[in-house]
Amino acid sequence: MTSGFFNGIERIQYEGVDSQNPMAFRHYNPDEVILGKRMEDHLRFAVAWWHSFAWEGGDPFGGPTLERPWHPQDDMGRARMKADIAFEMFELLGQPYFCWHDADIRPEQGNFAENLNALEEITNYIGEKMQVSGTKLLWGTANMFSHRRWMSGASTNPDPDVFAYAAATVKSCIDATHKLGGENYVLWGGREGYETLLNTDLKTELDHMGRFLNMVVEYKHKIGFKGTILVEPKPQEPSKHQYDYDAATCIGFLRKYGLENEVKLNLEQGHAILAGHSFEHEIAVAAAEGMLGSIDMNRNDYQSGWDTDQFPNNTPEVALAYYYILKAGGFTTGGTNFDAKIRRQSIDAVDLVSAHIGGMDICARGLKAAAAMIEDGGLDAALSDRYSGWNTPKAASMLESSLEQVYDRVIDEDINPAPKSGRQEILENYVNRFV
Ligand code: XLS
Ligand code: NI
Ligand code: NI
Repeated sequence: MTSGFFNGIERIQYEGVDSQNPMAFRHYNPDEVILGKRMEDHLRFAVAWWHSFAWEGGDPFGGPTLERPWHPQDDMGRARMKADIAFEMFELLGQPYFCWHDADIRPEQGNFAENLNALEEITNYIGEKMQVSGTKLLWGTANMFSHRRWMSGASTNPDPDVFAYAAATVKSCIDATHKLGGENYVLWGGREGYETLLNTDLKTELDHMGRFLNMVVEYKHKIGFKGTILVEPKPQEPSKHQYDYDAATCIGFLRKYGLENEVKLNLEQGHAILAGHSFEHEIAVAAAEGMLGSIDMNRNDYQSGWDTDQFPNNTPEVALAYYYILKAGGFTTGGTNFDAKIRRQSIDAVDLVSAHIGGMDICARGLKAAAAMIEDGGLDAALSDRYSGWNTPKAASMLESSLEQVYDRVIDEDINPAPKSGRQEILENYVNRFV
């Protein structure tokens, strides 16, 4: 017996590029083998519980627009109904994974002990649904930014009681993630940052955040949680200055606090853009350090400059993201989470399903383009050509020598480099052949 919420929508099927059916996949074909691996196993799609089922459609100028049968989200009965409908949608879409914050799946009860009870009850319920449906948990996380208790941060809060509440909250969420067989645990530093330096001891806050993350890692090992701990960079919003600004900042932070072998990054397309980077830049930076974990595949509106969390719809961008993910060896425990929400005028169930169809299709299309570029080898060939000068023993040995030795070489051999073209337009034209 289904709820009827998705009435009239049948299980979404792959129909191929010629299909005119808006309720079908044209590119996402889970069993299609790409570079020796099933498409589903490459992409590892996940639905974000918060945007798809907890968000009510409010914006800074107006209240809820999405009227759902599980609103208001203040009791356990409606929390269970929300879970029932979430799993109906996972099944309609063939979504292999989902993600949650504690606050998305259980109602806020006002104190820790009651929140914990509610979390245990709802995760037991979700666990049973996972058994039946086979849908898996990509990651769990704690919402330590919405409730007013977090307004001055969680682990970076000047009040030690908030630090304590945050530690207890994360422990409960790792326990729940572990119980549900989650493959990662994410910490996005919601309000780990500041509004003004005038009231902020920046060094103390960073030290507390570093210790907090070490406590998380110690606990993970203590309980035998095999998933990956991920932090998610974002430069601003909600805080004016977020400590986890971008991939490079996070990597420096993780190294400083001795976590470089323990923690990886969950990179979000929209956050990359807010930081003044491209998504593929963030992916390449993380991959270069062996810290690429997972992705949140949602874009921003390019004019508004907010984290608008829209479903992806740009093949060239998505293709380059997957190109660098594939070059880094693909996902291990990570996956593609749609940290994306429909627009507040998209009030029908069909809008929610269609948004995911489109997101999954664009990612599949991007993945196929990325794989085709890898198979063709054009970008690799251009790169090895550009760096080929370093293949000579003379050039390689320079890295083993001293500054004066290199100086002598320039004098002795009268080295006078001739500039070579970077071939950017030719390479951009090349990429356009695939996307
Ligand atoms: C907010 C973040 C958030 C994290 C999970 O901008 O993207 O949704 O992914 O806390
Ligand atoms: Ni995110
Ligand atoms: Ni975000």
